[in-house]
Amino acid sequence: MKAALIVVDMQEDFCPPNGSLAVNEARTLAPTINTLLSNPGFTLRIASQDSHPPNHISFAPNHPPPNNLPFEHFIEMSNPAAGKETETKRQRLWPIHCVEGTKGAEIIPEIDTKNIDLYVRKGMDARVEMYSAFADAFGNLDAEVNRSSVDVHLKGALEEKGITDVFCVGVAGDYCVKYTAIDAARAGLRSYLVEDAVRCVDPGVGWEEAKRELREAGVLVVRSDGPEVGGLSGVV
Ligand code: VGL
Ligand code: ZN
Repeated sequence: MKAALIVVDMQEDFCPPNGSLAVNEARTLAPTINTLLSNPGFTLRIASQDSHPPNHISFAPNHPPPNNLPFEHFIEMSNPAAGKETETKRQRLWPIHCVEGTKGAEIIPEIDTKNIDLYVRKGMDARVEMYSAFADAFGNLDAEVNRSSVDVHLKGALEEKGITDVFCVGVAGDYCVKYTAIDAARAGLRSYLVEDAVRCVDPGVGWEEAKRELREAGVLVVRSDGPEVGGLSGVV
C-alpha cells in the first residue's frame, strides 16, 4: 500500500471572508489538513488549484441575462471533444472565481505548502467545466481533446509513484473533492474522502446526496481520526 493525499482547491476565492465563491468554514479546515500533510504515511502530497481563463464557461457574467444568476441558473454545456459536440451536460453557473494569475487563485497561506510535492492546475479550457483534477466534466483527458485544461496528467503521476490509495480533502466537498475522489476510484485506486476535512457549497441535504454518489462509485467516506488514516502511520 502506498498512499497519496490530494488537497483540493484550498484557494482564496473558495474561502471566507473575501472569496468570490466562499464555501462556509473552508478556512477552518487548515489545521486538519496540515495535520494530514504532516502524516509520514503519505508517499505523495498533491495540491490542486482551480485556474480559469476570464472567458470560462462556468462564469455567470459570461452568459446573457436574465438566466445568468450565479448559483441559481444552469446552462447546457457541450462536450468539446471532436465529433462529440451533441453530448451535453447541465452546468451550474458560478461567480467569477480563481482566474489564472489573480489573488483569488492562490492557495491560502494557512496551508503548509512546504509539504506539497506536486501542484495540479485545472479548469484552464474555457469551453468546459473541470471539477476533477483527473479529467473534465465529460471525462476527457487532454491527450484526447488536443488542448490543455490541466498541467499534470494526474493518473500517470500517481502510477509512476506506485500509488494505490488516494485520500481527498479540501473544497468543495460536493463538487471538486467529490469528482476527484470518484475519478480516483475509476482510475482503479482505493479512494477515500475524509469527511471532516471537507466543506460544501450545499451542506445538509446536498452533502447527503453527494455521499450517496460517492459510495455508489466505490469511494470510502472516512474521518481523519478513523482507522484508515490512523493505519497510514501505524497509529490506529
Ligand atoms: C469548485 C465550483 C466551481 C470547487 C470549482 O473547487 O469545488 N466549485 N469551481
Ligand atoms: Zn471553478
